Amino acid sequence: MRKIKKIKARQILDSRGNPTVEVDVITNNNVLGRASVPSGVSKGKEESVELRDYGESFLGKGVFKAVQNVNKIIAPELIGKSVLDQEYIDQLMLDLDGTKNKKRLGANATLGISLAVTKAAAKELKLPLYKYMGGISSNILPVPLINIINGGKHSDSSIPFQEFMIIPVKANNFFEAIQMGHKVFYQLKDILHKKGFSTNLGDEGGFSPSFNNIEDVLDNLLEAIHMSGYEPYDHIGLALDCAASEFYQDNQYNYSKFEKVKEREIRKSREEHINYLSYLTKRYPILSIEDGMDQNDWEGWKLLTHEIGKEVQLVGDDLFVTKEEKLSQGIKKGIANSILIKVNQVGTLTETIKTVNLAKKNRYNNIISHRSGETEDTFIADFSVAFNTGQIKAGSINRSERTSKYNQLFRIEEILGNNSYYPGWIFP
Ligand code: 2PG
Ligand code: MG
Repeated sequence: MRKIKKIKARQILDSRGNPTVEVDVITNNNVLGRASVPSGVSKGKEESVELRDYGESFLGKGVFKAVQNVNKIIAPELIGKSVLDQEYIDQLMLDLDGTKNKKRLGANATLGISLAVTKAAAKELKLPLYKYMGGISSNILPVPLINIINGGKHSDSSIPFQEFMIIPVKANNFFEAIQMGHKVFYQLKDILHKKGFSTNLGDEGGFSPSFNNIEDVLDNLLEAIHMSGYEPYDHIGLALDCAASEFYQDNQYNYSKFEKVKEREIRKSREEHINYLSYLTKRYPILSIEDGMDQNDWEGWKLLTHEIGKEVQLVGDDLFVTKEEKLSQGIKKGIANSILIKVNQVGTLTETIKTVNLAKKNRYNNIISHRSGETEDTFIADFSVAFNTGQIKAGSINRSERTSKYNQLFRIEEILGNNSYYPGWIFP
């Protein structure tokens, strides 16, 4: 029998040095499944609740309540249950919590257990994690959306959009795709250095130079792509995460929110903002735009989808918060064409899988994603292969909490050998 003998949670630190939850699930065969929970800073309003203590410890960011909820409330209910019963265990936690957004127990408590149970189950069956979750048909290595410039809430730079990423559109395999990203990243570093810009890094490992407008960023990325010997579109494409909810104010898209130079105030109406995004996609090799519109501006989302949704991957992150219900509303309304999948936005593995399947059924792309606050846990790497999602957003090619995901994908590619498949970019 593969029964849970013990569950123990503790507080650890994430990549920003803030507390987060780690959970150990131990079976009666003394097999250990250990998982830790990431944490975002530009969060969707309808994400499941990340329980924090708001007390004195760690400037109010402690997670002892969530840790206690695991150890004192959830663990006693799960002792003796089989780690192979993932759905049952996840449902049991949902019932125990009893709220819509997991505000009683905390999604950081439920997710820690959910993922630790999966890992324990894989180990019990002596299977690689991706194979346990996905079976023998799991063989697609995801296209990495590699973070290269950080703006918005992820750095002190003055760039209003949160993330600029490069996409190795075509490569023989995942390893080569990362190597291409590495080349462009260091080429950009050289360019920034020569032009006197800072090469300091933001939260996800991309550079955070103080460019004052978006086209400056994109021009420099193009230069780096060319100087690396690559063709834009053919070899390397670009992706943006505007994280537009962060600069949407009074029904306007306020690009100057993050700008240091206040006299350059730029406020755009919904239509102007959409026109600008559309213009950018025509001028630059932008293949994917995440959260182009505010999470509540569904009218805007509809217009944007209508305007460029046939040519550009439009990804709902804050918009869908990895929830089946939100995604199905979006599908009905014809909003966006892809979804960002973040396990901690929803809070259990079972719910995450349901959302991924709903997206697949409706031909929405799934992009498996890290959070800006990460840990050394590599779960999302396995998850992306398990469900053949085809894309992963895991940060830059530096900082161990980001490279750990890529390194795990190298290992998976090695295990799969000739059976591994890197299809490259397949949208539209
Ligand atoms: C995002 C994420 C990850 P955060 O907006 O997509 O890049 O950021 O984790 O801060 O929400
Ligand atoms: Mg996002």
